[in-house]
Amino acid sequence: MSTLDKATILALAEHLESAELQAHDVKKVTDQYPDMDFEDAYDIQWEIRRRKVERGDRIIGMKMGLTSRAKMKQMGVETPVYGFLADYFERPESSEIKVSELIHPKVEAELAFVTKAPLKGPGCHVGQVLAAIDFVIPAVEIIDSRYENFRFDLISVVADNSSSSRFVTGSRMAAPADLDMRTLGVVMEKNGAVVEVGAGAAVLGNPVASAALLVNMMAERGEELPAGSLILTGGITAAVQVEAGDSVNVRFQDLGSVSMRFV
Ligand code: OOG
Ligand code: MG
Repeated sequence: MSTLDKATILALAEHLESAELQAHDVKKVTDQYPDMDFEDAYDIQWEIRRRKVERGDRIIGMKMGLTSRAKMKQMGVETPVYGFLADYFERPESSEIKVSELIHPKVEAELAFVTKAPLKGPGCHVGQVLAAIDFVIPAVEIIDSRYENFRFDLISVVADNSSSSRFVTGSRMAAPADLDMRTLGVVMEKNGAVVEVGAGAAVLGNPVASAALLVNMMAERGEELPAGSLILTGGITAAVQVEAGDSVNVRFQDLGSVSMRFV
């Protein structure tokens, strides 16, 4: 059930996308539209996606968010959400990330998949996801909520493309059969000090389950995930705030490390 008319969806999509592109914060959309629901929120997110595609950006994959207890607790919300990844979100490994293009970025350690077959729900299961994974790579997502003080409710964050902003992937890849993604450990260091540690099981028991949930959630809108998609499965630990001058290095068991510097 949606509550907003088409004109309002279009206006809110423009409003939130401008906040992203101009790196300024805005009030939560639910402050103005307290009755809006998930369908409205995903309508706004898909409209932002349409605007980018129309402008020539490519959609290269999807991200799941709020899939770990640590993240749910940190943000005070309990349901996983998805967002899309545009090509210009990507930054090379070991590069400098400009905080002037962002509002209040935070980093998250995530396992990522690249798929070799399309995935379509409903009823997509873990086995189908495993069969469709070409390889697993380590990733760091840089999230940047467009909302004031990085505070939001679930509906507002979905409309804001689930805080998608930047991401970096590592270059060491592995076949899913060669990893135990549940016990795979990650250690996040900021400026040389360990700030978060975790293991893959923090993400819905197994990051593969997060990808299956993504496919089934997309199916609710009749959408599928094409082959060659990048899937960020969600932060394993709580997100860590960064500012200009910080360097971040995340070590992934069996998958090398991913680092970047904020300038
Ligand atoms: C929402 C996005 C969360 C994750 O990996 O959990 C997310 C947010 O916390 O801003 O990307
Ligand atoms: Mg994330």
